[in-house]
Amino acid sequence: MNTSYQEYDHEYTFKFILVGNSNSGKTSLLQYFIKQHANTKIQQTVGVEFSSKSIDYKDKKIKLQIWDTAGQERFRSIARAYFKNTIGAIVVYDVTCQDSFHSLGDWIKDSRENGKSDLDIIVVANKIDLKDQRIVDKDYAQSQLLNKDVLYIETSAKTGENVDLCFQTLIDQIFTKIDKGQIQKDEFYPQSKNLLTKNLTIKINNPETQNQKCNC
Ligand SMILES: Nc1nc2c(ncn2[C@@H]2O[C@H](COP(=O)(O)OP(=O)(O)O)[C@@H](O)[C@H]2O)c(=O)[nH]1
Ligand SMILES: [Mg+2]
Repeated sequence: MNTSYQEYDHEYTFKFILVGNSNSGKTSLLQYFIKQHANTKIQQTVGVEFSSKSIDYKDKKIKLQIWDTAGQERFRSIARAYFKNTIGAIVVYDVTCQDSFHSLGDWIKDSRENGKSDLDIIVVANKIDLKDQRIVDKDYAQSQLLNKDVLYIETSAKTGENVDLCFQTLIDQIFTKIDKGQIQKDEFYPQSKNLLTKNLTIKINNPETQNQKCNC
């Protein structure tokens, strides 16, 4: 997947959202994807942060609009508002934190209820570099997700393993549906011009949200 930073007219604009419990690595994954290196000084997300990245993918010019949300329980209702027109949800859990895995069902439900009806979901098992601390193994995770109609990938936002592949897999899935006529190509055109065309991040903070981390 080539990345491009110059401005151009995009053929497609896809809106993705990152959800999952706090501390699972959502912001780290996004930062790695945008900057192509790990950021060791990630600040806890408060509210919602918007990032945009232009990519060339299989001869197609795509703009990804990616909304990164805070995982705190009390923030959830605000996060729901940002699902509008979302075609891809990246639902992240931390393989060293059982709680984050148990919350997946709720995040998947939120995504289905609030995103587009044809929204695709990829579940991301993050922090696989922490082999000794891993609690949720791959076979168990995949067996629990069997009937949920979701994609699954294992990543490390520290080493970068499978980070690009995560976004690529979701994009592939969307194009498969476009090719089959299951979703209309036109849906992804209209908002492509006059919007943010360079990589950038905007923070939409909610000062009322409190910091809250996984208790594992
Ligand atoms: N070892 C390791 N640490 C990670 C990974 N992803 C995130 N972290 C760390 O986990 C903490 C929470 O990450 P963050 O991206 O803020 O999680 P978020 O709350 O889901 O956005 C930070 O200290 C990150 O450096 C990973 O893949 N491996
Ligand atoms: Mg975050």
